[in-house]
Amino acid sequence: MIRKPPTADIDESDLQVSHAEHHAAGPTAVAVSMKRGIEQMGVVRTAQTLLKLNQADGFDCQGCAWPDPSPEHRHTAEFCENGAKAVTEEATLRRVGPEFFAAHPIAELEQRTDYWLGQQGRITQPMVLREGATHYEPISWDGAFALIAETLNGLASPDEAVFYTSGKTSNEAAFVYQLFARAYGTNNLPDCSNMCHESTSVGLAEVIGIGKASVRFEDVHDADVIVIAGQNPGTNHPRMLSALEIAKKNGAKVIAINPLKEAGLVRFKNPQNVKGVIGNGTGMADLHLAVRINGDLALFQAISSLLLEWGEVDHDFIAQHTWGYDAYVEHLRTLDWDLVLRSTGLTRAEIEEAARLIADSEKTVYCWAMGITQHKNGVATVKEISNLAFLRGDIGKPGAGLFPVRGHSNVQGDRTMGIWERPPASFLDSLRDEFGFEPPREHGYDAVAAVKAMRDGELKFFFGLGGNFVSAMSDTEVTEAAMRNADLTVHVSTKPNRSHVVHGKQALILPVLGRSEKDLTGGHPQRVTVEDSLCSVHASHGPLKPASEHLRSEVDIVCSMALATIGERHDLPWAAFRDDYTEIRRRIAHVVPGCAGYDEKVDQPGGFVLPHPPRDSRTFPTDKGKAIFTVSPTEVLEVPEGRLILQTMRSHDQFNTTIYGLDDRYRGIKNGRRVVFVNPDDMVELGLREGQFVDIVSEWEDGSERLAPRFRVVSYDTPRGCTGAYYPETNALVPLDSKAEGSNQPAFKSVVVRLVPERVPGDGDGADGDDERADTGFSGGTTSGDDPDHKRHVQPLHLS
Ligand SMILES: Nc1nc2c(c(=O)[nH]1)N[C@H]1C(S)=C(S)[C@@H](COP(=O)(O)OP(=O)(O)OC[C@H]3O[C@@H](n4cnc5c(=O)[nH]c(N)nc54)[C@H](O)[C@@H]3O)O[C@H]1N2
Ligand SMILES: Nc1nc2c(c(=O)[nH]1)N[C@H]1C(S)=C(S)[C@@H](COP(=O)(O)OP(=O)(O)OC[C@H]3O[C@@H](n4cnc5c(=O)[nH]c(N)nc54)[C@H](O)[C@@H]3O)O[C@H]1N2
Ligand code: SF4
Ligand SMILES: [Mo]
Repeated sequence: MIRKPPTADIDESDLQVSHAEHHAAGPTAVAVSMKRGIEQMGVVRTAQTLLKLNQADGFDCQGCAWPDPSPEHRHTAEFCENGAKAVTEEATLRRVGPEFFAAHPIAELEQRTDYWLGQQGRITQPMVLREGATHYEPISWDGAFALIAETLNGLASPDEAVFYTSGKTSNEAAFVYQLFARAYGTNNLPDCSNMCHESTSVGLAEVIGIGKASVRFEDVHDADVIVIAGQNPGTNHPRMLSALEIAKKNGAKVIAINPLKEAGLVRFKNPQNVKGVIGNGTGMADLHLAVRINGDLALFQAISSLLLEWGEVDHDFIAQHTWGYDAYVEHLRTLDWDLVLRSTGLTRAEIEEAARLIADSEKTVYCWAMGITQHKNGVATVKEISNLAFLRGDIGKPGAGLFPVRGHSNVQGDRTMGIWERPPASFLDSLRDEFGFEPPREHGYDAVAAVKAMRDGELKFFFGLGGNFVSAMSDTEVTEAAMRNADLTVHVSTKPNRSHVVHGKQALILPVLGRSEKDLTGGHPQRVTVEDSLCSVHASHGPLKPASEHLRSEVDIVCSMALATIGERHDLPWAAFRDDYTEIRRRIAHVVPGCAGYDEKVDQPGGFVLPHPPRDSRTFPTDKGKAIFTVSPTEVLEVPEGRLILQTMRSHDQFNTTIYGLDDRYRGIKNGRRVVFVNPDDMVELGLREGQFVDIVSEWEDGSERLAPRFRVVSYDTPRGCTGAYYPETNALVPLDSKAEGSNQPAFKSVVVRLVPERVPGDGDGADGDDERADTGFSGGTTSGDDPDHKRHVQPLHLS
């Protein structure tokens, strides 16, 4: 029985589809930022907030983990459209107080989308849902901590509790949180990284000895070639375009590897300069390889095999710093080009062009994100990108390196601070030495394993420090059922989301200060610290008055929970940590590698950069003490006749499961999210019409099927056989067991699906045009852009 997902509160009847844009940013981006800000915050607060964003004396953007330029190179407005949206979402004047929860029974809220829930505003008071109750009701903070303590202390084993983290949590909160989990007795610390760059962390740790980017900020400016694979910077890391603009000015070439010609990869109009505002902006990709979904492993092998054939390799680096070269060469010499061409959907000439650009480059930076990691072969592909970098000696020298571009603003810092279900023994030894207790050694549950354990009744307590686990995870129905199985679910949140309304037998919502807000915990101003994608750590101080007087900081909540639950056990100084975060930083300095003098160093303007042996000295702390070449089989993701490979991705108007609005401007979508992008030739072959309603049905190895209903078909420039739709609406389609080998990361970007014309109740099969809704619009369209070459542009679809 398929449970119907909530859809009713988003009106998509005025969906408009126009041409995809060929540039990102420009004046429209500024206008959109300001409009959204003023709507929700008013003029004064908008100005007050945005001018503090990403400034040395201000707060770190709660959007993505893109690094900041050094303080002397920052602009007055050092943020992008999506950073402004992220701030607006948090600094909104809308409020969700006890009266909201009294007015809306849980049975109604359960039918709401994340969009509707999030738009209601900031949560102002702790709320509890008692067993069997119909509504959330207010609870005191002490009452909430007592309920948590009672539940945790009543479990048969600490391993029946799980402590999830999303990637906004500050380093201070993350450090005390992992300390609490381990002092309580478990390593069950899954995080959003398990769904995000886990394939990177696993792959890089194996081959270079550390799971982080090996470049410094300036290296991007100095590169000869920048490869951008499986990443959509125009939407998800917009200020990356400013860095690319500088690189291009310095003569860099950009190779984009992406099934879609994302606007930000085509052209950038920098709103900070005249050329960007009134001119044509800067062209981005010199070469765009529209790779077939999942073809990257084969593509990187093919590029490397050409470089080998041409003798364009760095023999000195290979001889001095690498291990496993011969086996790797052997594999590439016998590379099956037929497989390569099928897997990538590219021509040999295109691949040769990419290889030529890299051969001519002295220094190349390789960037990637979710288009690489969220596949069954995600780890293998990360290692294949690394192989290429080793071949070229592109690591540990200026202007070159491996650059996984992280998602959440502090996801990397949280891991550095010990949020990890598989902590290294050395980290646990340091904790023991510093705090005098023996932490648990057995590895904990990651995100996928946590869902299984909750489903199977092995986990009874779920705590989410931020995030929206129910919507972010794969296999929505399974995840929802698992959540409902818990005795108590607790969420530390700024705004309502589906994880609050799909809950355990009892549930708590604990409202928290956001990063834009003044933190006066302990009676004096506190600052927190974060780490960006390039290992740079710096302080953040929020300027705004908190959304409610009842809010507490994450550090406060974690320390108070610890006091209530384990009190004096192990003699840990929770109250001192809570009163002055400097005490936490002092302990971070002792426990976390590379953090000596932490509190002093984060006060330097711009903070400090953590050590990274491969980047700093070409030292590789791997098993072999060298950079390790690895061999992975070349493969093709085959799909049966009539099926497509679906990638689930972000629109330009969301931050993960937080939906800001219904427009994906760069891809030409307005007023809707339930769209599925299909190649026009595939549409013909599959008998699909523009604008037709379809259900997306995924097919899994074990014969099971999953369904996401009612998407509209939109023709789009995507490779044959490849399709795309937005997350989280499509998460229901991703089987829990579909995940990356080695990292257990859900394979959100390679889902085998078929598009089934929607069945209308009381109707035939709905496929043959007698479906009234399937017949609407998309013909004889008008052009909505100024580009006469784009005839796809259609009139609004009106469904009535
Ligand atoms: N505004 C905004 N910013 C964000 C976020 C957000 O939701 N909104 N999320 C943050 C987070 S947590 C993260 S992890 C990052 C995510 O940043 P991205 O990784 O850029 O996010 P996705 O939208 O998942 O897009 C992945 C890109 O990979 C491409 N792709 C899909 N499959 C393949 C493939 O098989 N091969 C290749 N080469 N490309 C492929 C898609 O076409 C798309 O351009 O962004 C962060 N920043
Ligand atoms: N199908 C599909 N699924 C995916 C992905 C995909 O590409 N496709 N991407 C995956 C990736 S890369 C990631 S990172 C995950 C994201 O997974 P999560 O990090 O779990 O999800 P978010 O949507 O970022 O979390 C949003 C919630 O965080 C809370 N929040 C916001 N700000 C704060 C704050 O300052 N403090 C606290 N405590 N809470 C706050 C709000 O209540 C908000 O509702 O999703 C994954 N899921
Ligand atoms: S690029 Fe990322 S960190 Fe920078 S302002 Fe935009 S969203 Fe914020
Ligand atoms: Mo992410």
